[in-house]
Amino acid sequence: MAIINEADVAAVVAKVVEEVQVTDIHTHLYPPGFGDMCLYGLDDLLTYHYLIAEFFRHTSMDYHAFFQLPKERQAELVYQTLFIERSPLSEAQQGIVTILKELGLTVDAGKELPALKEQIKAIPLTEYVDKVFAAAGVKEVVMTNDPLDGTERRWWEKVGNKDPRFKAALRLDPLLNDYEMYFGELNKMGYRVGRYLDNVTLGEIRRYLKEWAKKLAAVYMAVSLPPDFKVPEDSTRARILEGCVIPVCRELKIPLALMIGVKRRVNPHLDLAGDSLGKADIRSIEYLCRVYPENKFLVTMLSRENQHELAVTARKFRNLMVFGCWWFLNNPEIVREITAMRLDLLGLSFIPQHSDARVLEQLIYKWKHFRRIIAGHLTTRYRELLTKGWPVTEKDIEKDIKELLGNNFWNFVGGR
Ligand code: FIX
Ligand code: ZN
Repeated sequence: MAIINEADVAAVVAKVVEEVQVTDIHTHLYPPGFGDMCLYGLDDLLTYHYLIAEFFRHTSMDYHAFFQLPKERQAELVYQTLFIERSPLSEAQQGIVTILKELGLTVDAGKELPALKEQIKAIPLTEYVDKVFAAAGVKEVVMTNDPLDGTERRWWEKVGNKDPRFKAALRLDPLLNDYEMYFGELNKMGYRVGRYLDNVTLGEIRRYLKEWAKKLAAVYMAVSLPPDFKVPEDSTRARILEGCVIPVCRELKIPLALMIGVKRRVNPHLDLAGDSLGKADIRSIEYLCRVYPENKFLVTMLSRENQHELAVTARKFRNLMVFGCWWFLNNPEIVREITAMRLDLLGLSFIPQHSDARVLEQLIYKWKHFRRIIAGHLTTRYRELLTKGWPVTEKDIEKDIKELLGNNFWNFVGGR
């Protein structure tokens, strides 16, 4: 294949980045077969918790009164406040505008919301899901699946997932972060666990993890953790983590995803929008990677201050895979900075982004915006290589990008 000319490198990279079909390794999406759990359309998009937080910056409305309203009314208020009364400049606002554009919806002069909703409603759901995946350039997504949530569990028991584009991940937040509140749920499911972690209980938790990871065909297990997460430690969380999760992940040969740094419910009135962040201690990750070399850890951290040490830690441990610019970091300037730093320190050995989409169409904007950033960085780097006389072909670029946006994940997980 021909060596690329320096003058053409930007166009070639842009084309390859545009065409690559992404594996989105962390979302909160559900397949269309999961009824109401599958969120899509403008009401769900406008009531995304990122936008709700921004809505409350501009209103004195009572929190409770807002959340009591039907979703359609909440969406109207958010739209009026964040899109009609002012220009939508923030990343979450821009996201909505990107979605409308990429779906080819017509925004009339009055920016009428009902007219936009009608255009979406006119498309049958299965066709719409295909259209969104195609517009986003996404091949498959990994969900966040929690069998301790009764509603979700019933879908798995009654229907199961029939759409191969949706892969499962067994989420462990209630088990690890709120065991005292949830062990009763495990009893209901037939696991003979008690309030205290004796040997029978630890064995039953392992049985739960094994059985449900298999039932879901989970590609990894995952947990979000607070900034003060510590291991080793004499706590319920650390004992379940080291006594159950780590051995079962090792036995099933699946990674454990650690999402570290979230401070839940800093403002509980805001519901999901009320979570914040804090800097965590990298030593817990060093400990896990060092003490459990046979385990694999996918790690993302929420605080900007943790990003450099996380990338450095990945240089020390090959069983650590850094992924994504999570949540408050998923803003173009910060993504640009973190991705450049990771490319410098890790070359192509990381997973640069996940979408965290909760509503189907968010796949479109999250990946559209990220593609622009990664294309910019890669163009600069390939141009440097060419300047130095290092030949680069389109095939090389294609291989690299596929590695970043899909193969690194599947190779780490252990192939298909
Ligand atoms: O814990 C998580 O997986 C977080 O990503 C979410 O809980 C969070 O609300 C979110 O949607 C961030 O993007
Ligand atoms: Zn998430």
